[in-house]
Amino acid sequence: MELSPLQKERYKYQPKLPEILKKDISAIVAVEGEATESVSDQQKIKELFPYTYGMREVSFAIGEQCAKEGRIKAGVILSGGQAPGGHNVITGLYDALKKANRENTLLGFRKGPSGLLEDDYIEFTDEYIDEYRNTGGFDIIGSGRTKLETADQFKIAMKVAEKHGLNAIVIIGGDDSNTNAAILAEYFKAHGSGCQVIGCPKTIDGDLKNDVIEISFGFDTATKTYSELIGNIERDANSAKKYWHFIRVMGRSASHIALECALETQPNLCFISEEVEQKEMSLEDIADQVVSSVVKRSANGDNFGVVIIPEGLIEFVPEVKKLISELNDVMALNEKEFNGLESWEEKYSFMEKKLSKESFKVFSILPLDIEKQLLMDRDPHGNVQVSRIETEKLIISIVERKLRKLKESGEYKGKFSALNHFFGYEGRCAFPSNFDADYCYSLGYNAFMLIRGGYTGYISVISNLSKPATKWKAGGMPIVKMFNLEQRHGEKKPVIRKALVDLEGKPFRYFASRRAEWAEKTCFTYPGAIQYYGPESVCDITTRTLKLEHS
Ligand code: FBP
Repeated sequence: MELSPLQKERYKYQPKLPEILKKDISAIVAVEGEATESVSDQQKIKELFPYTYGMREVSFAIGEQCAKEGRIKAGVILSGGQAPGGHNVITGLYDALKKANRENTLLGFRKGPSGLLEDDYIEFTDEYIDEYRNTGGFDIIGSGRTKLETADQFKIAMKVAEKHGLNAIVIIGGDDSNTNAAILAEYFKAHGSGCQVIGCPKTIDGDLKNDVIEISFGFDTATKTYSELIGNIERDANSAKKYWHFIRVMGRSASHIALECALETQPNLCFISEEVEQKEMSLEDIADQVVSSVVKRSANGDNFGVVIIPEGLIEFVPEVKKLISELNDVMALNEKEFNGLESWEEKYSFMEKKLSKESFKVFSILPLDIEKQLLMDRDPHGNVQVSRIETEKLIISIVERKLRKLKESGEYKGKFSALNHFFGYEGRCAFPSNFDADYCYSLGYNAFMLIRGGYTGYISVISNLSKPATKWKAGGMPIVKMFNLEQRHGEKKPVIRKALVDLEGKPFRYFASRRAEWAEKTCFTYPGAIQYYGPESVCDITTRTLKLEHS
């Protein structure tokens, strides 16, 4: 394989660990804290998780030297969308295993959870692992979106674990994957398997967090990558002064990515889905805000600007939310019949018959491309694949219509020329920033400490992240602590509660206090590219979100 100069240098980078994890492994002990409760629906969740409910939070400290470690064999899975740093979770886990005992082994199940079910794996070696240190991507073993959720799947997983004599399985994933990790842990315990299950918080979306998990990995690098690109576009816009750029950024539900990019780049407008839902804003209301900024800026002679749109926005606009929920039901309940329809006309009149009058009206006034995108295949969780819906184009078309009217009435004399962009996949496999390289390596290393301590149903926790890595803390949290009951496929199911943007939180409040000025004036800021080498003040900075949340 031909290596880029950066890749060669990144191989040499030694990720930073919290002080406690730098100690001799045999001298690190687990300190147990308070027993935990789930975030809500405690009684019901306690009944569903009799073996793993109420476990205690754990932190690591220096303790008495233990006897020589026994041999440990572990398996690891990457689950869901790529996030920068996934390779370092695995290298950290591998290094800790080997440091504790050279005879410990690590298996990597290929292509996500399906690798465990199909017993498709590789055994890691030093040479293999070294090729992936500090690199982006999940290509070390691949990832997948198969859900580990049925009793049949758990049975197979248990057989595979027994066949290999696995002491533990580490699942690196988002809220759904960690939900399933906790259910698997409960199943193993209930069925007498000694195989432990440990989760790791992954997702660029940043929505797997709470008072203990400060951020999921990958958010830092992905938002820095998008912010660099947005800053570059802002500078181009400010140079040419002739385009309005509409930039949609990834983030399936929560708008953390959009908000962080806005804090980094100060665009003219940024929509936050959670606010759109709370204020029950329609598509017309959203377009009106853009029009207001376009008209004001035009009066100042500025016929250019930048708007950030979270990819999940469309699902938070109440009228579209209702439409999508009806479409999901219609498509799930009539799957065979719907998939048998060939022409667009057939599909359209099928929806006319099945949707409520109100929702069909919303559907019918959408541009044809958006209508088609809304009828595309669902993901394995039955959700619309929002990354494939071009919401930015929809907003542009409504804004254009409104501006035409204003022109006709003489209220607006400017020029409006719009360009659209989507930043998603560009950020998911970037070389991890120093923060993500360090954080992920620590998460993996720490996952081994939880395995060694005999814990199961825990998520690896590295905290105090707004401080330098030497001050980071290491520990574990029972995954069930994050559970509540939510309606899924017509039933109440125990799942991790997704962390949406808190409209009372400091990051949103900071943004809200400045956005009126940004909408009218040009206040762009240009973050530039991620820096891997140079002053710490540039290379080791975390996100604005993390800084504000912990200030
Ligand atoms: P995870 O939650 O699995 O980490 O993935 C998040 C995400 O990157 C979203 O931002 C995006 O909507 C989605 O994955 C895209 O999915 P896919 O990779 O299947 O196109």
